[in-house]
Amino acid sequence: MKTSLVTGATGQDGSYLIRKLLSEGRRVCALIRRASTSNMSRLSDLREGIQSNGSELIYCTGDLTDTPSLMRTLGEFEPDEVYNLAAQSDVRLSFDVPEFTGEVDGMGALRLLESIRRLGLTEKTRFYQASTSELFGDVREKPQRETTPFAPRSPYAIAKLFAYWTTVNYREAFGVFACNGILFNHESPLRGENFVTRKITLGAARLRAGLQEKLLLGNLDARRDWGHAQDYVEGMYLMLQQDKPDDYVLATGEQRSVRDFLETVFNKLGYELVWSGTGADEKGKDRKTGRVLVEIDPQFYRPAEVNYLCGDATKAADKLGWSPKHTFDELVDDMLQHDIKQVEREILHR
Ligand code: NAP
Ligand code: G4F
Repeated sequence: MKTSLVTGATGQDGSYLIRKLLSEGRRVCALIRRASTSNMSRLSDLREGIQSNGSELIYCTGDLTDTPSLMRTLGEFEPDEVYNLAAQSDVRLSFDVPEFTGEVDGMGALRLLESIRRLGLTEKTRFYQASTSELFGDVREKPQRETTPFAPRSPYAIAKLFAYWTTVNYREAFGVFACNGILFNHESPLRGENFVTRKITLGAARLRAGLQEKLLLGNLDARRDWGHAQDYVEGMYLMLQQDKPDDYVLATGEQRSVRDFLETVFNKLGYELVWSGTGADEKGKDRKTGRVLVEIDPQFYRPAEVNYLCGDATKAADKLGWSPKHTFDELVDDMLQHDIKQVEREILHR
């Protein structure tokens, strides 16, 4: 049985990837960091131990800022694969905690790769690094592909740039089967509530139920290439099953603005947004009632913004046979239906 170690196991992608790996019959070691309150909500339906198909799930404690815990875990399980998904992944927050972000997102990848080397696992352990379209930042080419130059615009992206090149370096210098997945934004009902798509679907569902007065947002004109996280973990898995290690963009090739996302969600709930004002004074009102549903709060602006991301995943399609399965409309429906039910439960438990 092959063993896969997943860091960032409690996050959105970690929880989907663990399910994928268990369905492939793997022994999965899920690295969890110590938290003062439970961080296991996305894994609450997964039982530790042997699963019905013979696969196995093991929870182990570790932290990307703590080399001994990484050495211990890698040494104990000698995994065939490491998927490094752990990160301080909030771009806005990275401006407030830049050093911590660098420690986890940049140095964390180095700690894992160097531990693999020190433990003599370079020929055994394949390594996936969760790289990001944020690397393209102030984009130098549209759409962005593997050969597009990087131009990071945040401490998050700069830390991820270090991790990207560290991954390439361990491949070239030490022969580690190490891959970068350069993933464009991917969302789901399990997306953190601090990210704009989930903030909108959950906020709109609460607003409709009378639990929230309005939605406060930042830059509505930033454009993103949004896909479904379930499709993207399939791509991560495929990268580590190839004959040779390489770096791949995963994206849908479609892009929309935050405003487009908002309008799609509100339309599905029976509202029609009309816009008035400019900049921080802009407001979105419901055409029928005149009620203000959306306002700008400058605290959600970023010191440096990434305005435009749209990916070209031709290489992943050609070499991995990967393409996204969910349409944009299916993604929004999946998130919104989930959040409508979540709000109904919230009301029941009041
Ligand atoms: P997420 O939901 O924010 O999950 C991040 C995970 O990292 C959580 O499990 C978190 O644990 C863990 N973590 C944070 N600091 C840690 C530390 N010091 N040691 C160990 N674990 C730590 O992120 P995601 O959306 O699933 O994304 C997964 C990865 O892909 C991240 O590296 C992200 O930067 C990258 N990425 C994401 C996207 C996207 O659109 N989702 C696109 C490109 C790249 P806690 O639960 O304890 O906080
Ligand atoms: O949802 P976001 O916070 O995602 P962002 O910054 O694109 O980062 C996500 O995707 C990256 C891949 O490109 C990952 F690497 C990263 O870990 C993370 O998963 O913001 C999207 C856009 C931004 O332009 C932001 O300025 O939405 C804009 N926005 C407008 N109002 C807002 C808000 N973002 C947030 N989080 N909250 C707002 O109120």
